[in-house]
Amino acid sequence: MIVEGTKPALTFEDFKTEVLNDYKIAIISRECSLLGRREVLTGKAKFGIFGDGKEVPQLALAKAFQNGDFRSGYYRDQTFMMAIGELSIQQFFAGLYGNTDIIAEPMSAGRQMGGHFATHSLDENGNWKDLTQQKNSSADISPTAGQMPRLLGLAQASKIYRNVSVLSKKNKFSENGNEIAWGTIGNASTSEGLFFETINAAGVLQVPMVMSIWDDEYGISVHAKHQTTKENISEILKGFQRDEQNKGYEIMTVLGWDYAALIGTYQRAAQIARDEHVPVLIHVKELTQPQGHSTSGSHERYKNAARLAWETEFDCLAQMRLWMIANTIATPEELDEMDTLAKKEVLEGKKAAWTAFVDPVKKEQNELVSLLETIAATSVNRVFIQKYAQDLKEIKEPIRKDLLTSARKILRMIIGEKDQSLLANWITNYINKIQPKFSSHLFSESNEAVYSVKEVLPTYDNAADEVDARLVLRDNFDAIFTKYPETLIFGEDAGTIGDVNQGLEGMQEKYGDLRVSDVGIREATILGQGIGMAMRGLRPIAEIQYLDYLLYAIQIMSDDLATLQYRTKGRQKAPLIIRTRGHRLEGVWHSGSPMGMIINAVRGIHVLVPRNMTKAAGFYNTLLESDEPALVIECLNGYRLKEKMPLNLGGFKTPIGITETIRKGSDITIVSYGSTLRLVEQASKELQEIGISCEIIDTQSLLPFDINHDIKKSLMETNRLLVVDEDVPGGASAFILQQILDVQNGYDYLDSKPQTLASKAHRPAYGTDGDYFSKPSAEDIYEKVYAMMNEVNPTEYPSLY
Ligand SMILES: Cc1ncc(C[n+]2csc(CCOP(=O)(O)OP(=O)(O)O)c2C)c(N)n1
Ligand SMILES: [Mg+2]
Repeated sequence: MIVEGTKPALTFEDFKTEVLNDYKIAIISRECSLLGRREVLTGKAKFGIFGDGKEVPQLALAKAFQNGDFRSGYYRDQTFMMAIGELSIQQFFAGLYGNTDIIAEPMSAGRQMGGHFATHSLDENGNWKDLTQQKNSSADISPTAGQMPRLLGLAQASKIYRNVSVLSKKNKFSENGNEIAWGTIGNASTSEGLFFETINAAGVLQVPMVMSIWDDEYGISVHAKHQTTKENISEILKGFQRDEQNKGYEIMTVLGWDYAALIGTYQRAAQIARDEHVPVLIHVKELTQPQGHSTSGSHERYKNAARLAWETEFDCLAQMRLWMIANTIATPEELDEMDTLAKKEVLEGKKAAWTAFVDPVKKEQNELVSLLETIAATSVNRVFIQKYAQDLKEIKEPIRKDLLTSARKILRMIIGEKDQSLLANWITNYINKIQPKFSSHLFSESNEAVYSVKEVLPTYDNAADEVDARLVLRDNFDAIFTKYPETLIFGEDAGTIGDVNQGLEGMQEKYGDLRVSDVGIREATILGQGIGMAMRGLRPIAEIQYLDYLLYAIQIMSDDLATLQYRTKGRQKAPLIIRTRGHRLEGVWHSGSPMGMIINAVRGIHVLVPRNMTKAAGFYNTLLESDEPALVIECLNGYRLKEKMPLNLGGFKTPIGITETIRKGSDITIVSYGSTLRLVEQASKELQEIGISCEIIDTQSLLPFDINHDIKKSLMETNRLLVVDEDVPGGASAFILQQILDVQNGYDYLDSKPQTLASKAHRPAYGTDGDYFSKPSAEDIYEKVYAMMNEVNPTEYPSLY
């Protein structure tokens, strides 16, 4: 247990106490799993996925886990969470029931199913806590291996804190980079690309990551022979093992039921990772799953009798028990006694969790029932209402849906009666009170939310010449790296050559290769590096070389980054900036603009589409003053266009969610963004020559969209709307139209059918003609507007075709 040199030697009594304490945690965890399954089967909870069969290795992990360390794992880790003191019995059951109170259910306030663990990095106001004084778990997600990219970033943060000299060596996130990021994953999930991508990247980066694989030979019903070459993940990863010549991994294997060996293994792993910043992989073999995968099935369907018998014998708790008896740590009777007490304790915790879950709703139920009874007394529909009230009253364990369903149905029966507004108010107030429990914190609700950052215009020396626009970006990044020591940027070709368009030219020489770095071609883990580092107080800018390749990262953006604030009800954040470039250039994979797909996948991340590099630089400056994640898409064909160099580099700020009217006009409002705006401007000039006056609005942000409803204000003057973008038909243009019609009620002011002009449905073809025949051209825009005006005034604007 006790590794020499790490702790003073313990007496046998101390040792015994420690082991017994471990055993107690493990049996409590097991009992939670057993009782948890029953809660689902009897209908009190909806779904259960538990940590039974994986308890003992997690005790060993927890012993090696120190304050400041981070976990990035998956749904089997309840024993670990209990062992580090971050999950009580009552909290375990609160999660199972879906208690929406963040104190009762600190993992996600009921937003995630049980088994998805998290600790709080932020206080109730969204401010960072001192993460070095607590044990940390990044919030789990369900997609298997989705925890891997972020794990890389959590580990890399230690490397940055230890080695970047401008950062203080002791802060809220790190003490000299001594923290380990601990990953856990199931054996079957190592089949995912994200696993291999992360393993390779961590070997390259040499970061303090300890990766545990809980191997129970199955992924639900699918055996290892379908999952892993040679059915052995550590065997096939042997090439990653470091040696005298080459850096790499330390790879260890250990049996999951061997308590003593596990503890030794984890202590050794921790020492290597913490001291040397070398990644370690621990393959924990021979684990079991006594109750099968989840509450949705039974493992008897796919495990044969021999396997089931083996699982009973090698259940890690049974083996730990035998070991304790053999080593005279406890007698069978003492252990039986402990088992009985654990059962009792779990039952009590479960009961308390249930009471805490249902009591508030029961109070609300009583209040509503008495209101309904009052309403019934004077209603013509009294018989029906009384029946509803009675049915509601009889529900012993009500949920909020029961209350609202009854109230909303009754409201329809009392239209025009004296109590209509009483019930309507009750419903409105109740929804206003309850809805945030399910819908708050999609974005930051702290003082640093993007809306708190005010616009600062760029200032200019009037005599200054215009320069290539990429220089505006570069000099602004220079100012950023000087102003904010915690910023760093990384991407393919971002380091030595200063990105493919030279927006970072010279930055690596000036700020070093840890802050301005080249990375491998692996977009998902570039994103993950960013997420993990942002969760530990750094301000990473993750660069995706081209917008078309964001697809490799979109899953992680969507599942992990976009949901982080939401799934922790504001208790974790990752203010990551994602920088990319796109829209128009050449060919199928260098001129895509799949904005509809992106904005629909990443609600929870701001999506910003600056039309030039000064606007883009201003967005970076704004984002660094805020605590929210965002994607900034620079115009790929804009780097060599001329822009004036601002004087207040690093200081001017483009506001988020605010449009800019770049041309005033009176006949029609054209809404667009990004590269297409230049074509809209050209077409508008030509239209002006025949007397058609176009107002052009640059949305600047797609998410959030026009928070001041400027477009509606414009429609009040022009009464006509055309949305132009270069996504597929029904892509981002459909979103823009929905916002203008649904959210802004823009249809009130329209005299013509609102229209969209988008690209062809196929990918954009190569070459100038390919672009012309794939994406909206200035002529397309001209003719679309002209046709709309022809409909209004055919005499003045006779048909073109
Ligand atoms: C991307 C993705 N695909 C499928 C699933 C459904 N699923 C949940 S767990 C699981 C099996 C995982 O097995 P393993 O990694 O061995 O972990 P274990 O449950 O055995 O501990 C599957 C297929 C999922 N959650 N995510
Ligand atoms: Mg498995």
